Amino acid sequence: MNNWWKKATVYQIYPRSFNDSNGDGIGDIRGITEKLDYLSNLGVDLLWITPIYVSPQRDNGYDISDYYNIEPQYGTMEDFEELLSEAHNRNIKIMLDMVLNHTSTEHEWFKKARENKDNKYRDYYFWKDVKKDGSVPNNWISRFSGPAWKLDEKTNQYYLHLFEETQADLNWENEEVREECYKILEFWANKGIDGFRLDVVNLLSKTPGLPDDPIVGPKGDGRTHYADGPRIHEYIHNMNKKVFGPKNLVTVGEMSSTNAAECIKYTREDREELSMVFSFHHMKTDYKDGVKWTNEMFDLAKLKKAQSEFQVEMDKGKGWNALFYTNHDQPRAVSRFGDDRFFRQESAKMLAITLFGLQGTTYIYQGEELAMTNAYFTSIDQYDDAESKGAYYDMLSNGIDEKEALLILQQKSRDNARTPMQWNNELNKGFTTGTPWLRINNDDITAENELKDDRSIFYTYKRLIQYRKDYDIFVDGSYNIINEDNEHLYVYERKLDDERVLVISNFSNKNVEWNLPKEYIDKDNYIILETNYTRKEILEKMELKPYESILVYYK
Ligand code: TEU
Ligand code: CA
Repeated sequence: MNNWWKKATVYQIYPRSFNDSNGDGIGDIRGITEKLDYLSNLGVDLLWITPIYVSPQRDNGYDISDYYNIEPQYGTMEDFEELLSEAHNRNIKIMLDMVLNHTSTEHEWFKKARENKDNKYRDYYFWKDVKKDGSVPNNWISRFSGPAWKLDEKTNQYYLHLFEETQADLNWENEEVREECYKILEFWANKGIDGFRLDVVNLLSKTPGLPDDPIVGPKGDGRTHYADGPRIHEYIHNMNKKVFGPKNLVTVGEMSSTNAAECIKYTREDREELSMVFSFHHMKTDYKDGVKWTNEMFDLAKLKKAQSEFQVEMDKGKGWNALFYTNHDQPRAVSRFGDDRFFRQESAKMLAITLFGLQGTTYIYQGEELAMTNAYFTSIDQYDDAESKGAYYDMLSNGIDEKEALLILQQKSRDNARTPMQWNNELNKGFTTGTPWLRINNDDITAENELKDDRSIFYTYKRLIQYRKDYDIFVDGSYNIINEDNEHLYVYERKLDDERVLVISNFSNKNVEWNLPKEYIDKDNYIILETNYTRKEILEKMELKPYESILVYYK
């Protein structure tokens, strides 16, 4: 039997930027509840809500100081309970984001750990002496720039932080830490939530002793010893046995640099770990030589290769993909893979069709259904994100000039996806009556406009969500890429017995000639489920328009 979530679509909410109910400029939980009818109209099954626990907000909630309470900026526990029951009333499930790799340095555990070397909380984190030559304990690099170690003056030892310096890594080797984490998961499961998105969950297990990374180059940042580490599958399996399984939860793990073979291990049902995983190889197709902070356009050949590999391998190994083209850490999909100036509508629909034809559970990030664009900030002061700021000053100190560095941020910054949701044509696009915490895009894209036009991107998503429920082939069909070498097109088929789905997408702003593969030429029994132009027929020879995309179902 297939699990229900294989046919489901998840909608990701970044609460800070979704909807502000009390005019303080910051989105909140009541703001989400107010928009449940909108989400129910779109037809999504599940909401993934990024962290709403108590937090100093150095990394917008991914730095948790109290796992058992709601951050006051976002509301109260009653607000959350109301959201949960109102969502359930509409048949929408809720998945909370859980960060177990690190806590904020404001967390009670860390505060106690910091007091002296002898208390039990010290071992909840990783501490190391200053090296004899005065340098940091090893060569690991923080994802937010600089060494992954911060000196604690009081005890004259370094603690490990793979992310921002106030996000101290938890020592999962310590059994009490693991028990505490299960308790946290149980607490939220007992509240009646339906699942978890597990933040950087492939990083929980580090090689004992924390040795230097032997790799030279951008990939030698320590991940050899902390990504998919020695005990990771044991840890996740235990979370499953204790919480996910008994509570029948759906889970998705974030797997930043994990390969397909490992992703299969995380998700193959009989291993009892996770329901599905996000992999990120297709998100790195605009990195120059593996480096994110570079001025580089995405490469379609690389995108096709990365996606095809995961489609084929995960199917073969009985794993399950979480499919996405953007999230709160990524630029806006239409700006990155499409053309947000001249073909915004067309290219956004093309991306939607391309993604929704694949095998896996589909994800929509807030505003993607309106084809919101990148922020195009013009000064560093407009940015809020700690990662972006760190990268900016790193670039300057590496001799990149200010103009170029700003251009790279316009392309790559996480704030591109974090500008407030654009609801209507009133003040601040309906996001807040106060001053928004991050600048709102200056364009005329709004949910109000989308809902009025039955040819809009919103309705494309709405239909795509439904097709995935109506046709089993989207879940069960095998995947095969066609004309892999075509430099403008991404074409693939799905097969299930005699049924076929053909997806033809033009990723360029040019007209492109294309010949239908032989075996499709005499197939007359088809429906064009979705297209972003007005094509009525599939022909042997077709001239595809700029960003044209067609989803055809053959029986
Ligand atoms: O992100 C994990 C991660 O690997 C990030 O480095 C992400 O890939 C990066 O921003 C892209 O360059 C997760 C969360 O999604 C992110 O928002 C948090 O900041 C991070 O973990 C730390 O908790
Ligand atoms: Ca608010």
